[in-house]
Amino acid sequence: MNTSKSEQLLERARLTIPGGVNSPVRAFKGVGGTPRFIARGEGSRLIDADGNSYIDYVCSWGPLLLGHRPQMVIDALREVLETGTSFGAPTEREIDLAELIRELMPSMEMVRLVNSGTEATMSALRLARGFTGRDLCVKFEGCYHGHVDSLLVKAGSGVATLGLPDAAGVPKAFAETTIALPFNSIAAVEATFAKHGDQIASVIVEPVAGNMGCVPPAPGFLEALRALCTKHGALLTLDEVMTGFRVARGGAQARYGIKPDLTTIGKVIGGGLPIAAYGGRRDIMEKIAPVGPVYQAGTLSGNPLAVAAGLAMLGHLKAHPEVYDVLEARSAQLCAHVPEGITVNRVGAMFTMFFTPEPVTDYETAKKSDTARFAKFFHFLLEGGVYLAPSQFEAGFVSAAHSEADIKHTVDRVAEFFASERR
Ligand code: KE4
Repeated sequence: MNTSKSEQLLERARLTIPGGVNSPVRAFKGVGGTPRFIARGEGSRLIDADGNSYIDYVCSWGPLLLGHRPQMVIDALREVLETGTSFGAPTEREIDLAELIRELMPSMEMVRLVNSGTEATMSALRLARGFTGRDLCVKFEGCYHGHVDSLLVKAGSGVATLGLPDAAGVPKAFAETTIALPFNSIAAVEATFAKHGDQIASVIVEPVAGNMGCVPPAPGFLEALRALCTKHGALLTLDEVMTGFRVARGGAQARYGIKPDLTTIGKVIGGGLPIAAYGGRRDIMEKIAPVGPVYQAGTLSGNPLAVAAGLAMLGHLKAHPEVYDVLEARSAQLCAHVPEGITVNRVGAMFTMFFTPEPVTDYETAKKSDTARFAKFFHFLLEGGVYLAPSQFEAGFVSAAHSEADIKHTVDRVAEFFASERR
């Protein structure tokens, strides 16, 4: 496969951009080789600068639930471009989007739009501290909630992929406000609440972990978090930036029947445009300025282009719930044929093939995966026109644009890899 243009672009990019990328996970550090510089996306496919075409299972790390350039998003962007790109003032569309988010995710009685998942989780954490008057936050090892100072403790995603030291650049005092526990360990959470219950502002969790690879909640885990938060007056924050509108139209909270106090969302709601949100109980959200004392702001929050894309995406999902049947069917087909010795975790249209024979239920078991073998697998698929996330500790995503032929090609290529290992 010719990747000379990507190689040249990477060399040039490294002169002005750290690592040549604007987000570390894109650098292929977890798998080696040259990150592909992308020229365009169409449906389920990416086309790189050398003209190579790939079936895309990264989907911009989750946002592209309907594939690249879905017509309704393109049309919405074209229409809004005629009116302007940013006003720094309220618009009717922002109300429409807040109402639509609340309709699809009713626990979000009030919503504040921001520009990234990191902004959403950072704001939700500050709000939880402001509302409860408490300082401590509980998170889970291997979960990633964006690059918020105090949440970069035992974080997943790029931090896990690069094996970075915990929270480099984060003041010790900030990191000490965070208690990181094993994902799916109810006993660890119970013990922590027994010791610190009246100091914990919030428990933040990916209800289906995606940033250590895909790890579902153990039966009863989310329910235990809900009960413990209620008992001790802490807020349960579900970080649905990845799972929101992906694992179900109402997110993981609908799939598992959990009502959080706060939720963060992002990715899918912008269909590829930079937008995220946090929201939840009215009595909590009314602590946010300008109504309450907890400050949070953003020049481009509620940006007309991003909001128009969001309205088009969520409007389509509201009108076409059958999209989720397609996502489930394609994802099930993709993950049905994996040999002994490999553990596949999947929830809806997010999945990970772990190179370990043992069940993967938390970060410790995820880390038992053979990352060198995963890297070989990644490149074998890449050479075969299949673009997975370049890390064992990330989730893969299926979109509604992935055809049966795409899935068959991928399944065949996966089978060829394992056959090649046996030769
Ligand atoms: P952003 O700030 O990257 O928009 O969102 C942070 C975030 C928050 N919460 C969850 C559950 C997330 O998955 C993320 C971001 N996810 C990663 C992929 N694992 C984004 C990819 C990247 O860092 O480039």
